[in-house]
Amino acid sequence: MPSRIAKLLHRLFVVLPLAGIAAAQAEAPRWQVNMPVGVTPISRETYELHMLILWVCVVIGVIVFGAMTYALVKFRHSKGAVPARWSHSTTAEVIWTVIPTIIVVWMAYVATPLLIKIEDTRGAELTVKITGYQWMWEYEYIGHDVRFFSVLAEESNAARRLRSGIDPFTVENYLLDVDEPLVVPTNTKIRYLLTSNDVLHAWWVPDFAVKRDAIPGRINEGWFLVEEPGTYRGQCAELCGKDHGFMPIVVVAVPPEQFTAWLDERRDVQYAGREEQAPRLGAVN
Ligand SMILES: [Cu+2]
Repeated sequence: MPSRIAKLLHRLFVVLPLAGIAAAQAEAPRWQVNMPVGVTPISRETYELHMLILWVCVVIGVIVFGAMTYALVKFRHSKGAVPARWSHSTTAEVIWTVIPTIIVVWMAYVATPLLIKIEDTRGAELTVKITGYQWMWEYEYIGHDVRFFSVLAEESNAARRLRSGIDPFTVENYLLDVDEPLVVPTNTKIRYLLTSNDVLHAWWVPDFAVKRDAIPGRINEGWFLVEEPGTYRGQCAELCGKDHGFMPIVVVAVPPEQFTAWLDERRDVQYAGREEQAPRLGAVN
């Protein structure tokens, strides 16, 4: 009997997880456990801080659970262990108060400079106002006369419908693509002002590390600096209603010259009155 239990435990805790890890690695781009390193200086620092704190937690976990397991096994009743009579130890209490306090204060000490850096929007070269709607985003380039809505891409929108007959796996970047992405210049400090027109949303691009709430009647701010040109995807990260899962974020970073050209062109398009495809402010309110 014990050997059957051992076999079952072995399957449950060794074979299954290993098979899961192998499957996960085979599908690495789709399946990820840890946070991404990201593409901004802040995201890299966030990742390093996260890993440092994670390893500290791992060491604490091993020590605490190791001590507990050792005590449970070694001093078990069936082995004739006799419980101690004392109920109070000042020495033990001082130790288990002082050591965790030192660890927590040290964690705050190493994390604070990064938290301050995340909040420091000074010296930004471009400001974008981001407004959340049920269920889309609006981007406005402050001082550049360019604003537009960014909604779920048509292909994803068609495939997501009940009995659409479209296999979502055939749709590229399913639910992670939009009609018009937020275009930003590389190597430029970009400040964003974040608010909402209706309910709570959250603007989150994992590669930029920072996730921030869009709150009606309030303006939150943040910043990012993308070094490499590329397309970075994210999602609304605050449950905001039935289509919460259908308001993705796409940020396209291009070299500054290309960005300036795009901005001029986009402004021309806007003033040529061709923005009708995008939902208008009045219609959403
Ligand atoms: Cu939302």
